Order: sequence, then structure tokens, then C-alpha cells
Amino acid sequence: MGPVPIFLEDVIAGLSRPQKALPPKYFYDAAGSKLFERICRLPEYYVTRAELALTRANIGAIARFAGRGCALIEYGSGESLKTRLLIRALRPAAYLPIDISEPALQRAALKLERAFPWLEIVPVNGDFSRPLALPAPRGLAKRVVYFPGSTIGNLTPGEAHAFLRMTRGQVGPKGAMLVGVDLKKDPEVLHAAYNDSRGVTAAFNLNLLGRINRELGADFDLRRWRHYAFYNAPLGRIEMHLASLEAQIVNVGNYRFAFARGETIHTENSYKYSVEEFRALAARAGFTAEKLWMDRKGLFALHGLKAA
Ligand code: SAH
Ligand code: AVI
Repeated sequence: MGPVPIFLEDVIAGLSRPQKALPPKYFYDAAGSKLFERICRLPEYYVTRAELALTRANIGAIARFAGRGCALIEYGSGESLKTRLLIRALRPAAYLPIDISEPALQRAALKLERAFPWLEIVPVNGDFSRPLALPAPRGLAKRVVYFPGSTIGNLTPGEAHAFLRMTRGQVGPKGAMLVGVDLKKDPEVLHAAYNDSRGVTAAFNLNLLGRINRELGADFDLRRWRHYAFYNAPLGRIEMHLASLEAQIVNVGNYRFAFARGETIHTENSYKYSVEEFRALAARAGFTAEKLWMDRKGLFALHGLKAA
């Protein structure tokens, strides 16, 4: 089955639930990936800047931990921005960027080919929420999985556990993993990061409905929906929703969905983990947390994990 029937099935299933929901992996079509790149450069979105700064400040130690000449596998690579620092320091035997967004993946691979002509780049257009067979990199290089950006926070703790189990199998007994994780912090800082003043996050969220219209022939009227994001402290996560501004009916293919005024579609969670919470999650999946790098303000953590 190709990607369109799965997309349609996921949308119908999500909108049929009592709390309507859509999987966040569908944010990333060509427009969504571009909007995400703009989010990364927003003054309120500290996440990318904090991780970039801490990676730059600790690149020597990070490279020693991962080991030069490894095969570097990156999940949710997007524009592979932070990866450039790693590639320079690690001189990996091969780089495997994995992303669901074909346009983002191709754009990043082209730029990296130009910047690092000596590097073997093997782009993989795939969905990491399903079992994924990776092409075997040439040689016997140690495998290191890189998962930056706190994309792990977009998975539920159960999904994150399953994902870490999968990567534990992929890196093998000698492998390692570098995971970027956003830390719990002042809810006001979190709130601002997901409710930016320029409305880019709102456009990113609303683009999901635009994509459903474009690819599945639905008739969402984007003017009748509003971006709604808040920090759910008991669950330790930002929740993004799209709120219906009025009672309305929306057609998706042959299906009709009724929305009450104020009813929401839950589009994304972004879990924030304390260092201890993330270490416990990694331990349950068979990893030992060996290294920890943080920025000066304690906004973001990069965990160095080894197979237990
Ligand atoms: N690593 C980059 C990008 C993070 S945005 C950074 O740190 O800035 C999340 C990325 O993961 C996007 O590029 C998106 O296309 C990708 N992604 C999201 N869900 C995915 C899935 N299920 N499978 C593969 N890629 C996914
Ligand atoms: C990719 N991911 C880690 C981002 C986040 O912060 O959860 C996606 C995002 N959603 C809204 N802004 C950014």
C-alpha cells in the first residue's frame, strides 16, 4: 500500500475518536518542513539554538563519545543542521539521514554532498514509527544513532520506549546513541515557544488541514480553525490542538465529520523530560546513560547512551 491510503486511513481513524486527533508526522510535507525550519529560527523557539550551542561547546567530548569513523544514523534529520558539526568532528564512514519528508531529505542531502564531498550519504525516506529496515553501511563501522531536536518528545512515552528498543537493536552491543531532549522548565517559556508572536507555529499547525485538503480532497476551511497550544503540567507536555471556531461539518473523501464550536483536534504532544526521567526511559529500553551535555541555562539536554 502506498502512502496516500495510509494517510487517508490515519486521518479517518483519528477524526473518528472521541478526542479527535491527527498524527504529528503528517505535519511534514514540503510546506510543513519549510515552516518547521522557520520555527527553528524564531526568537521564542529556544530549542534549536540551545541544542546548537551546547553541541558546538562540547563537540570534542561528543566526538570522543561517539567515536571517529562510525556509521552515523540520524532519525528525523530534517535540514541536518546540527549534524554538520558532528560530521566535521566525527568524519563518519557513512551518514544515513532518515526522514518522512522526501523534499526536506533531498534538499539536505544535496547541501551536504556539496559541503562534504568525501562523505558517503545514504538518504532513507521512511517512517520511524513503523519497523524500518536500514541499508547496511559498508564495512564494519560502529553504528551511532543520532536523534536530535527533541523529536523523541513528539512520541508518547510508550512509543518512545518502542523506538529506543528498535534503535537498541540497530546499534548492537557496541553501539551508541545521542539523543537531544528538551527539559522541563518555566511554563511561560514553554508557552511562548509554541505560541510565537509571528504566527509561524500557528501556520505550521494549520498546514496539516491544508495538506489534508490538498492530498485527500477534504474541505477544511482554514479560516474557521485556530491554533491552540498549552503546557499540560501533570503530563509534562505541550499539547497542540486546532480548535473549531464554530459548529461545522467537514468532508474528507466519502466521510463527514461534525465539529462542535470550541471542539479541538489534538495534533501534537511535545513531552519535556527531566534528566532522571529520560535516563529511566532509556534504561528500560536497554541503554545506559553515560554522558550528559547541557546548555548553560539548563534548557536542553543531549544524552550519550551506550548499549547496556
Ligand atoms: N532533527 C531536526 C528536525 C526536527 S523536526 C532538528 O533537530 O531540527 C522533526 C523531523 O522528523 C522532521 O524533519 C520530520 O519530517 C521528521 N519526522 C517526524 N516524524 C517522523 C516519522 N514518523 N518518521 C520519519 N521522520 C519523521
Ligand atoms: C520536531 N519537534 C521536536 C518540534 C517540537 O518542539 O515538538 C515540533 C514543533 N511543534 C511546534 N513547534 C515545533
